[in-house]
Amino acid sequence: MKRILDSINDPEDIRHLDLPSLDILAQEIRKLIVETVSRTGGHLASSLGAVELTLAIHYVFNTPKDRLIWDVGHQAYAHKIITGRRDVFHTLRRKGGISGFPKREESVYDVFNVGHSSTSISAATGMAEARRIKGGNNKVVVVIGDGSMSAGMAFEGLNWAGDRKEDLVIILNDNEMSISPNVGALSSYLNRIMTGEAVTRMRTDIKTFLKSIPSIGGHMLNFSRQVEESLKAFFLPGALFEDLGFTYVGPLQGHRLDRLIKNLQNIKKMEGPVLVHVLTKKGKGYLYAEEEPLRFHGISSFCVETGQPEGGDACPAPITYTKMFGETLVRLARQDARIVAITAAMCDGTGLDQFARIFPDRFFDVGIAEQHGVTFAAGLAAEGMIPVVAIYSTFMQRAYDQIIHDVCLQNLHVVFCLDRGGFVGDDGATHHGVFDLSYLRAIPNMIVMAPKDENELQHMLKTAVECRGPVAVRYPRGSGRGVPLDDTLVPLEIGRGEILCEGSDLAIITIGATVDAALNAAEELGKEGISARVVNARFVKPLDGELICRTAKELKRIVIVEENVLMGGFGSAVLETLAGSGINDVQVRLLAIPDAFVEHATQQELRHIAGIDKDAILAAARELVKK
Ligand SMILES: Cc1ncc(C[n+]2csc(CCOP(=O)(O)OP(=O)(O)O)c2C)c(N)n1
Repeated sequence: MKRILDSINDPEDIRHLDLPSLDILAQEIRKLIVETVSRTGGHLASSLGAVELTLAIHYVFNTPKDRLIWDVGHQAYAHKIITGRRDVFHTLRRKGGISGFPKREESVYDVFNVGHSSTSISAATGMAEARRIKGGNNKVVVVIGDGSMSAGMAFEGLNWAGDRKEDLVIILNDNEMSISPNVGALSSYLNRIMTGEAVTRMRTDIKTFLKSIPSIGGHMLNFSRQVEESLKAFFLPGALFEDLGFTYVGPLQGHRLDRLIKNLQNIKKMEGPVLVHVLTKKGKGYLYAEEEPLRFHGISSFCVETGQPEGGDACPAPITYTKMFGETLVRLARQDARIVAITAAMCDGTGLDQFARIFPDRFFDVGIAEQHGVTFAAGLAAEGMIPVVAIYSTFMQRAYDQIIHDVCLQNLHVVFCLDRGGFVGDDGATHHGVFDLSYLRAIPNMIVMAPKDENELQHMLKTAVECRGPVAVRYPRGSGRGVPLDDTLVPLEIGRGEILCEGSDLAIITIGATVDAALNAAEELGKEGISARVVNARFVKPLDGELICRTAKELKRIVIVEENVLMGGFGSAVLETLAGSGINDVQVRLLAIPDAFVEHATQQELRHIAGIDKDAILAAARELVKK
C-alpha cells in the first residue's frame, strides 16, 4: 500500500494534509526511523519523541525561509525524512551517507550545524539580529531539550534573547530526560510546571467558582475543560521565563498534532521572544524505547521485534576502555576516600554507572555543563579531594579555559579522563576526539598520557590518582586489545616510555590506540626482512626525550603515528624534542590526521582514510627503508 510518506518530498507537501493524514504520516515516519536505526544504529529515542513536534513546526512555519535550528540535532531524523532525505535515510551515519546531525552542506533546511549541545539559542539570536539588520521578516525557531537547556551556553543565550526582544520562538522539548534522567534546579522547576502544581490549584479554584454559579455553572464547567489547555498555556506557569523577558506558553502536549498546530499558529503571530514548553515522551511509539530511553538514546543495530542487540556474539569482545576505566576507578576509590567522580550528563557513557551506585555521595552528575564540571572539580581539588572528571574528549573542548585558568594555573590535582579520544566513528565530525593531545599538551603543568591497551589503562589511572597536579588520561572508543589484566595496579614512572619490540632498520614511535597497528605492521615488516623497533611513548607530556633521542640516533629512520590531528600533537612533540636536542640527521614520516574535519564512517574506515592504520605504517616504513 502506498504510504503518505512517499508523497512527501518537501515540507510544502505536508502543509496540504488534513489532521488524520498528518497523524498517519507521523506513524509512517516513526516506522521508518525504527527500521532504519535498527540497522544503522543512531539516536533513536530522542528522534521518536520529536516526530509530532517536527511535523507541526514544518506545517505552521514557512521553512526554510523561517529558520529552524535544532539543538544537538540528534532528534532531527523526522526533519531529515520530510526535507527531501527520505530515500537516502537508509545511509544514515554510514560512510558517504547522510549525517546523524543537521548539516548545512546536506540541505537548505539544515540552517545550522550541530552535534554539541546548547548552541541553538545563541545561533538563533545571531540570525534574529541578522534579520533585523537586513530588514527581513522571517521567523526564527529553536528546538532545545530540557537537558540541553541546563548548559551555561543556553543560559547565556536566554539572557541575551530576553533582553534584545527580537522575535524568536524557543521550543523547549521537555521529556524529563537528558541521556539519563535530567538533573539540576531548572529541571526540578520544569518538573513542577509539568506536574502542574499551579495548574491543578487554578483548575480547582475555577471549578469551585463555576459550580457556585446557578444554572450556567454546569455548561461553563464543560466549556472550561475544553479551554483548560489554552488557559494552562497562556496564563499560568513559566514565571521564570517571563521574568527573563519571554512570553511563556505551555506546557503543551507534544504528541497531539491538533493542539500543537493550533498553538504554534497563535505563537507565530506573537512578537518578541517566546518560550514554548512542550511535553514529550522519549522513545514515543516504540515500546522498548519508551521503557528504556537511556539504552535507546544512542544505540547500535538491534532487532526491532525484541529490542535486543543484533547478532549474539559467539566470541565476546574484550572489555571496553570505558568499562575498564569504570571498574578501575571503583577499585581505586575503595582504597582512597578522597577520590570523587564527575560526569557531565554522561554517567553510563563514561562508565561511571557502577561508581555512582557504590559511592552515591562521591559521585556528581553536573548535567550538560562541562565548564562548570571542571571548575567544580578545581574547587574540590583545592580542598584536598581527588576529583576524577570523566568527559568525552570532544566535549572537554567546551571547558578549555576552565582547564587552563582554574586547574592548571593553580597546579591543582584534577584527573581528566577523556574517553572517545581519536575517531568515534559514525557520529562524525562534531564528535571525533582528535584535538585533545594538541590542546592538552600545550598547557603548562599538565601531564598527558594515553594507554596502549586496557591493561595499561588501569595502571595509568593508578598513576593519575597518585601523582600531583593536573593529569589527563586519553583513551579510545570501543573494546580493548584483549590482553591479560594484571591483578595489582602499579603506578608508572611519569614521562617514561617503553620499547615493545626491538628492531635495527627503523623505529615506529607511537602512543595509545595506534600501538596495536604499529605492532602488527612491525610483525609484517619482519616477514619482509625489515626489522622495526616499536616504541610506546605512553606519555605525550612529559615526553620520554631520552628514549626518543636515543632511538632516533641509533636507527636514523622513524615513523611517528598518532590518532590525533597533525598540528601540535604527539608527532609535533617528538619533532620538537629532536630539534631541541640538535638531532637533524633523521628521516621522519609523520602519520597523523590531516588538517581537515573528518566525516562519519566506521573507526576502521576513518583510520584508513586518515592514513594512520597498519597499511599506512607499512607503506611509510617500506619507503623509508628503500631510501
Ligand atoms: C556539550 C555536549 N555535552 C554532551 C553531549 C552529549 N549529549 C547528547 S544528547 C544529550 C542529552 C540531551 O538531552 P536533551 O536536550 O533533553 O534531549 P533529549 O535527548 O532528551 O531529547 C547529551 C548529554 C553533547 N551532545 N554536547
